[in-house]
Amino acid sequence: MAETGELKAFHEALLSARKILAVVGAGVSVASGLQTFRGANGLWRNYSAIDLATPDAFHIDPGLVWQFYSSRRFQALRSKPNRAHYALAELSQRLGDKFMCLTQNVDGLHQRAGHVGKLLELHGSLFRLKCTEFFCEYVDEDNREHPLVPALAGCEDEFVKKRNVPTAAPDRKKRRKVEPVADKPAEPVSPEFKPVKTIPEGDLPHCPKCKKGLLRPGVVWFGESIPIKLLDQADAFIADTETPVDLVLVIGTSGTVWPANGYVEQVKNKGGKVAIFNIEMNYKDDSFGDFKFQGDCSELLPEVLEPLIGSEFVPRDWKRR
Ligand code: BV8
Repeated sequence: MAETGELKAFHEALLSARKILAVVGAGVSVASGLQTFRGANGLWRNYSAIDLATPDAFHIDPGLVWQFYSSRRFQALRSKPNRAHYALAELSQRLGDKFMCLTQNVDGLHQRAGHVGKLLELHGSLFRLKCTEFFCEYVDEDNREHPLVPALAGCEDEFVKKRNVPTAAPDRKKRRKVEPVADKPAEPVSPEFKPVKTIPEGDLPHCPKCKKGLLRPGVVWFGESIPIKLLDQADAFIADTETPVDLVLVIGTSGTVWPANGYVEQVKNKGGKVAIFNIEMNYKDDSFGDFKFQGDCSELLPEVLEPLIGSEFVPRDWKRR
């Protein structure tokens, strides 16, 4: 990337920052083949993702919401981290406690890229399962089985056609781990909207502990509170006036969801600099960011973070990792 005045100024801010915060959104995982929430194809079948990511939707039609999440679990499992995830992971390894990443994503790709230290999944994880029975505290922190139950087989190919990979019919008896079937996710094609199945509640995932409760995805839905311990960790990182957050990286997010989006404002209001990385400059108004880098963050991040993560970090051929 050509050394422009803006890039030079950004590098000065990057190298002098006492602490750095990253607020990450769905745009980071686009290069891994995953959908954004509000982009052109922010739809799942004929439904808006926002409408499905609510407790009401789950209460009204748990089968529909489970098909939405089962499809996203499958897509995330068959996807791989991209260079944006690896660049942030490298930053986490080099900066340690001086760096915190608040991700709104639930796809688990940061962890698979080797991200360490202060990584907060504000909106939970597709691979966490929770019992909905009031008195049951069952949580499965990392379940990567697909399909979770036979009734959820068959919804996975909604957006992506497998690139001439033999597709074994889901073995209804044996649950299988989903292996990445391609070294690069096939290009998303315009989905044919298969009719959504009607799944009787009894055929949906149920709690293996209390044997009664319906399981739900361990994500934070709209109208649900972010876990207090995560909010406390984020607040403590930003409120620490001894070592203030001098720079916030706003990466692949539309900034429309609270409270994630509020942390960017907090850093700015405390005098920190704001660097925006987005394929479109659609974050707030034009005057909001101190540095703006337009493009695919999987291309931008390894390059603009090079003074801190080095150049040898970005292997030309990612298969080697
Ligand atoms: C809470 C998990 C309180 C589920 C998600 C009115 C005004 C303001 C706020 C509110 C309001 N009404 C209600 C609220 C609060 C509400 C909210 O913010 N609503 C929004 C819709 C207005 N927030 C909440 O409800 C939160 N909880 O406030 O609790 C409370 C307190 C006590 C007790 C009870 C309640 C909970 C919010 C969490 C919702 N769950 N996800 C799931 O994933 O299924 S949020 C969901 O949106 C995803 O996590 C997603 O990540 C997130 C944010 O969206 P983005 O990541 O920004 O994605 P988006 O598609 O919007 O944008 C993608 C961006 O990437 C674009 O800018 C695009 O240009 C860019 N891009 C695309 N490709 C690339 C790229 N950039 C770079 N490179 C590329 N290649």
